[in-house]
Amino acid sequence: MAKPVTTLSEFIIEREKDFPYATGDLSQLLTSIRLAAKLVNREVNKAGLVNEILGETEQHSVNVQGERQQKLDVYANERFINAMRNQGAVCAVASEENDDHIVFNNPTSASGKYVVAIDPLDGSSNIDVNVSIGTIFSIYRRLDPGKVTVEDFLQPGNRQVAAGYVVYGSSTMLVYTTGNGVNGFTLDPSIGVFCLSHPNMRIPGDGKIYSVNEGNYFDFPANVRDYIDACKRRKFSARYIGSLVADFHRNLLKGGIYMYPGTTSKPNGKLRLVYEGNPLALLAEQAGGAATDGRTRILDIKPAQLHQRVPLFIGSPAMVEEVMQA
Ligand code: AHM
Ligand code: MG
Repeated sequence: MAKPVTTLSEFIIEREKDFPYATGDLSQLLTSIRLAAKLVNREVNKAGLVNEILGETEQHSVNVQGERQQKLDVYANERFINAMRNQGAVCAVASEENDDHIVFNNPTSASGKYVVAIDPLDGSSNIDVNVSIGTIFSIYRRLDPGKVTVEDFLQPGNRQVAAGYVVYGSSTMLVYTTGNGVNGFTLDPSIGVFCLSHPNMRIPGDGKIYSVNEGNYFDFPANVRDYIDACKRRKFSARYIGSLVADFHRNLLKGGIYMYPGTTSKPNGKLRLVYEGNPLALLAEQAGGAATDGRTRILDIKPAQLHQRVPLFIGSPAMVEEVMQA
């Protein structure tokens, strides 16, 4: 007999029972993220068709259904924001695509308990070349029921209620945590349902994969160069997709370290603390891994700005520890 499948919606409801005082708002929020992920997945999968075959690359072109064609990252941004705007649990969203956070003033959502920071489509340089990309999200409880400010988004990562990502890869997966372990769900495209495929994910304590843009090698701090040299001497595998979510996901499954250090010209590196570093750091730690900026645990950094950058070393704990000691 075939093994029974647990769907993401069943799993969310099941887990809600673990919190006796839960109101269902977080479940509702995760459900809206799940829905937006499916819509984005559909568009990502036909990206080549739309751009190359249908010739709809112009910002203002109209597709066969009469919809305006948009760049995929703008599309993803709108899908995720709209999914949350009208369902009541979220009062505000901050996105890599928007300079400021967006407050929902509609009656359904104005009193929402949560704020969500999101990178709607990460790995943008890979969008047009059919290489894996992702969505990253981070959920906080709002600080004051009376008002929403940017401070809601500037809470340290250790205050996250939940975090996760979607990787649009050879298959599409949604991986998330509510602070009680990490679980991964693979989209079955034939029925359009995310199914639990990776229960209780644990990152190997040590690994043999290092992921870093070595083109920047000569601009890295000496200790990072030393660590990269040590990886080479040990004949570790260099694997760098250039999509943070995809690189992180592989290392989570196989063991490894992803690094985006500061460089001489960009001392804080490239990645953003609020919607890239923090959510992945929570997932890493929940899976038994580690994440630092080279000195400080990522989750303990108090963000000063919404789009603040942070050097990132994340993955198997032994590897993260070693690069910090180098
Ligand atoms: P993005 O949010 O503009 O897509 O930038 C983030 C991406 C990460 O996914 C990836 O790991 C990194 O930038 C790659 O940067 P680089 O091309 O400098 O190696
Ligand atoms: Mg990004």
